[in-house]
Amino acid sequence: MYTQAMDIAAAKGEKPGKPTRLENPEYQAQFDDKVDRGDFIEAKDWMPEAYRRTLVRQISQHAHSEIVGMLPEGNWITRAPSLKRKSILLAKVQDEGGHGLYLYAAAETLGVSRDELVEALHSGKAKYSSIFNYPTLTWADIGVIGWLVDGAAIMNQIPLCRCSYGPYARAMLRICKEESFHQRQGYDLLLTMMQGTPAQRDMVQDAVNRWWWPSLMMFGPHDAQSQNSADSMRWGIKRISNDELRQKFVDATVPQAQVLGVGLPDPHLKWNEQRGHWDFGAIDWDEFWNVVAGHGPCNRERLQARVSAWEEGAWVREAALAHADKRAARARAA
Ligand code: FAQ
Repeated sequence: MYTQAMDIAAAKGEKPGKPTRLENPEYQAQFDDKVDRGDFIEAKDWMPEAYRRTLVRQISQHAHSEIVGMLPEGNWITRAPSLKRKSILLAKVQDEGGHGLYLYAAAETLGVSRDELVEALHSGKAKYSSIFNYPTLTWADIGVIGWLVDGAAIMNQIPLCRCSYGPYARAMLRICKEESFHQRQGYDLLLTMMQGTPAQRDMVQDAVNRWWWPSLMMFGPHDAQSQNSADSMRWGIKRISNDELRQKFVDATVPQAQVLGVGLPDPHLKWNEQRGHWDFGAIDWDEFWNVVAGHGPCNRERLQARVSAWEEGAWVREAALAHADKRAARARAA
């Protein structure tokens, strides 16, 4: 496959006229024009090295989030209260695995290998979303993850369908369609529980209380603290800022909470007529950075689960490689 990594090798031989990733004002101007016109940058196109690195960082962290994100919900598959809910949850968790794979594939078009990406996750070098370091204590958490976590994910990811990098934007189209189903199944689960017993309603309220603030943190730090935003906005990777997306999420979610009949754990939540938005209280950024730094309630457990799965799956990878080698040898002999 032609990738940017192969361009580096080509660059060493400096074939005349061949685009490389080395600084080049002419290619840079063409790249800037394309981004300004809203055209996609494709894997074979020249791109600035910083753009490529930012994409690898964001896409791979997004992929890791999807894969680690299977764990909190996977924890409830065997304990789902009915066959219907079990099959829905199984399908959802499987979808998240699929999203991780599309995203790893999109990152690979930028010249990094899957092994490098996985190694970065397992060694703790690469980040994944803070949200998946919180525990799923009751069945209501499964509904709340669908409603709030997938809801926040969709809000953040719809603009990524128009991201300037073609392979990422195209992966996001399908992911967003599936996330939208995930959000609805979570809301449906909660609506059912809210029509149940007082104990079930309390369970939903307790789960909402625990997940509300971490869901708002998913959008990342305030714009003023967002070190990557300026470049990402200029390059058309990000289209809407962290704070704007967070506000859109709050505005969309408050009426949904009212229909559901649950309270949101924020005494400062108030409709602001002048702004035409819901005001909300201050986010605990110390908690956010603590979780991002690896000290959340489940960080160790999540990473350990991924590392164990990788180690225990070694024999599958070896068997698949041996099988591929055999087939290739047979094809050569034929
Ligand atoms: N957690 O400068 P910014 C899902 C880091 S998928 C951890 O603003 P940026 C599906 C950030 O990486 C959820 N770290 O960064 C699902 C940066 O550090 P770095 C994941 C965070 O990239 C549902 C530093 O802070 N979604 O939920 C977080 O411009 C249910 C400064 O931040 C995506 O990945 C955080 N929450 O904006 C699965 C979407 N926020 O890398 C299962 C794609 C920030 O320089 C079940 N990503 N940081 O070392 C994005 O849109 C962006 O990367 C942001 C962050 C908005 C997350």
